[in-house]
Amino acid sequence: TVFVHDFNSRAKQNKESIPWYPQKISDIDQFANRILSYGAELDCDHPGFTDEVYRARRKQFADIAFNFRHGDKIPRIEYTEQETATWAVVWDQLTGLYPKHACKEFNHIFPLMQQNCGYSRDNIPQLQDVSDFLKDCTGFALRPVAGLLSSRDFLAGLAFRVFHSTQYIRHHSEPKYTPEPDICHELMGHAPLFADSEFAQFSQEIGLASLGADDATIEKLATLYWFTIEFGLCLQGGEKKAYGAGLLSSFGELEYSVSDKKRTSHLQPEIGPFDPAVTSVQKYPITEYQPKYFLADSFESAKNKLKSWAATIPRPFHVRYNPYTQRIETLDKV
Ligand code: HBI
Ligand code: FE
Repeated sequence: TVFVHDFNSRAKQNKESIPWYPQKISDIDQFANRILSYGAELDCDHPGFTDEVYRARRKQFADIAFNFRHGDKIPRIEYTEQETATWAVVWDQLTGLYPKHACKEFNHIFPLMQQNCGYSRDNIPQLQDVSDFLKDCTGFALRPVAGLLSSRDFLAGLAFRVFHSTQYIRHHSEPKYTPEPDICHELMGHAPLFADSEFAQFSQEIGLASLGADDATIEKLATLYWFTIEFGLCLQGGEKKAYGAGLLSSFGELEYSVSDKKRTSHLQPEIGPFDPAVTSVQKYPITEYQPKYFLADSFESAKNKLKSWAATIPRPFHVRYNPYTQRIETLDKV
């Protein structure tokens, strides 16, 4: 079998029926600014809506992301005392729960982030330092983003082991709440596990499966992303542990998701086995605790299940990533 980077024939096909997708890592520059909501524009129910200082600060972050190009160093931020204090509130809450409720891979890596890339209660880590550390572990890199990307664009980044990350922090008036991803969610929730080899591979598989896929498949992959990378649980030593970033960055939902006893404030969540065919079509709410979670046996098993399922996706070509050239290579199916 010969894999070729057949730029011309693929480009031609793209024009006809296959949605555009990035073929080399710098192609991400073409969509990184195609955001659904502009990071500096806040909804009227956002905690920072009437705070002019916060809005100006958000504009600074949005501009950094807009001007970023592949290969650039991510600009360093001097976070204010107020911002760092918000980080500390989140840090104190979450780090108290990790030993009991986070998966073992996360608990292995978290102290390494403290030793290697500036994680501490009194310091918001710099995206470039975190990115350098991840690169060293698994080849993952962070890229600053100004707002929400479409599922298609966001997932395409993962195919290149690129994770789009916000750089701003939530509004100080409500340190326990954010209506959108912020640096607490990205760095406490997402970043640590991208240093784990199996988790990195799993994440990249979702990204590769998305390239050139039809809209229905993208929706399924976004759902799989939701129930794994965002809200995944796994079974370790007979206990449910969290690996999803939405759980690892949410004090309330982290406890709720792994709870066994009935709680007064919430019903107990339903738990099902991670099975891509089932999980990919599960409906979910985005503004409340999840009523249902999916339990994986391990990242390796989740990756293998995902790969088998992805092989059934209707797509007229195979894709693979060449890490030496940082390009996607395709092979037409016969
Ligand atoms: N865009 N910037 C950004 N950050 C996300 O976490 C994100 C996104 N777009 C879509 C998305 N997440 C997911 O909900 C899935 O649709 C992939
Ligand atoms: Fe997230």
